[in-house]
Amino acid sequence: MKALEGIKILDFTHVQSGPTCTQLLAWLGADVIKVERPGIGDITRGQLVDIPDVDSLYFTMLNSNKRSITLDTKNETGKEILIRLIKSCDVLVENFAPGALDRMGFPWERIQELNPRMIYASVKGFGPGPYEDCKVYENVAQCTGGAASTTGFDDGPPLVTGAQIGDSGTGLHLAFGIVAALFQRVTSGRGQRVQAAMQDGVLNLARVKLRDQQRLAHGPLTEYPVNTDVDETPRAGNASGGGQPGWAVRTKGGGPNDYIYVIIQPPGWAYYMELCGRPELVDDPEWSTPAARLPKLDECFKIIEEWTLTKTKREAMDILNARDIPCGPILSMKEIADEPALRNTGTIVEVDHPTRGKYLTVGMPVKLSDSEAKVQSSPLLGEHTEEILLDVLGLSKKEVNAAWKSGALGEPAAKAID
Ligand code: CAO
Repeated sequence: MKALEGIKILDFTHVQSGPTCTQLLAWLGADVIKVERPGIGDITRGQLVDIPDVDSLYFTMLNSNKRSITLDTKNETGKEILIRLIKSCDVLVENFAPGALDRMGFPWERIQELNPRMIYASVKGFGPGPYEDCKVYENVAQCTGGAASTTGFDDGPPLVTGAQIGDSGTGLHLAFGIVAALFQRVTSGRGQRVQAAMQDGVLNLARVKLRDQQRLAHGPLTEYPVNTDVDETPRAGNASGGGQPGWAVRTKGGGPNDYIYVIIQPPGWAYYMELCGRPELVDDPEWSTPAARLPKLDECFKIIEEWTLTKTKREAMDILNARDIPCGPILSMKEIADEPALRNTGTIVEVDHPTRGKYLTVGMPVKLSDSEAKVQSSPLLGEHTEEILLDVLGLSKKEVNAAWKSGALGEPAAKAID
């Protein structure tokens, strides 16, 4: 028995933010029914294609464990089928451009009327306000949610990060809202509207930078090794910006990822200085306390880097970890793909796809002891259309054939089943 077994999700998501959410719910055991436009499907099936005529990794890595039905929801028979799906499912998740579901004829009020227990969950770029009607992609959210202005070096431009905090981050927030709404429904008996704006999701993840913005009113942020005599939270390179200073220092090898991120907790200073051959700095009042070191963090990390340059990043990590010093090598995606520990825990999984063959994906990042997430292949476009109509909606074969004839399920318009 899985955590969300028995829960049916009507999945109207596409691209990344929504699919991240419904994939997580599928791994938790929900039956995720992905509704796709006949003949086209989720646009990402055909984006960033690496193998001709095969669903892209973009799609396969975000849609595992789901079922796919093709349905034209603007066709009259398609609308009737959609109504039956709404009545049969527990959650509807969508991340269309603002107003798209309303234009289809299914505003929240109608959905509630059709199924008062329905949880209707949406991702949009912005919440109510001047930008609520805007279409939004990942980097727009990173820029408007405060992440880009605080990422990068202080003498360079704002930067976006490779972690998809706008898309996948908001999908994660939405999944959390859906699970809470499902829990509340147990006692209330009612569904509810769950909305996650990408700007809000990014800001939630960048909240420490809003903390710093307010601290600026009381003086410079001394833990950042950049000029903080400014009135906006600055970009501070690789500085941790937290209570414990940190920096990415170079290691042996000289490659683009031969770096280790090191943190100087107060008890670690003495060990660092022994390793670096500078024992005289352990008790020197100019260096021995966190407050004394703050104005010269650059110099502290330069001293540490002289030592790390004599070790590979893995050697440095082993030596520092043996003394409980928090640190971490900068790992490339190539290294992560080969990391045995991540394979062992199911965080990196090899999946077999019917037309692609084997590929790697990221599995469930949260481990539940009683609800194991087994990653299965993503569905082919419309792979489960008939199965869903017959088993979930209880349509007769005659009704399914009529639906094919109407064009609601796509081409061939007159496909018949026995
Ligand atoms: N049958 C018939 N029509 C369908 C359908 C189906 N099964 N599925 C989708 N459609 C229609 C929609 O109704 C919509 O039509 P209208 O414009 O006539 O209302 C149309 O397909 C396309 O929807 P869209 O506007 O959402 O798609 P887009 O490619 O133009 O925009 C995106 C994409 C992501 C910018 C936009 O959906 C958006 O802003 N979403 C909210 C924010 C979000 O999630 N962004 C993250 C995306 S991941 O980087």
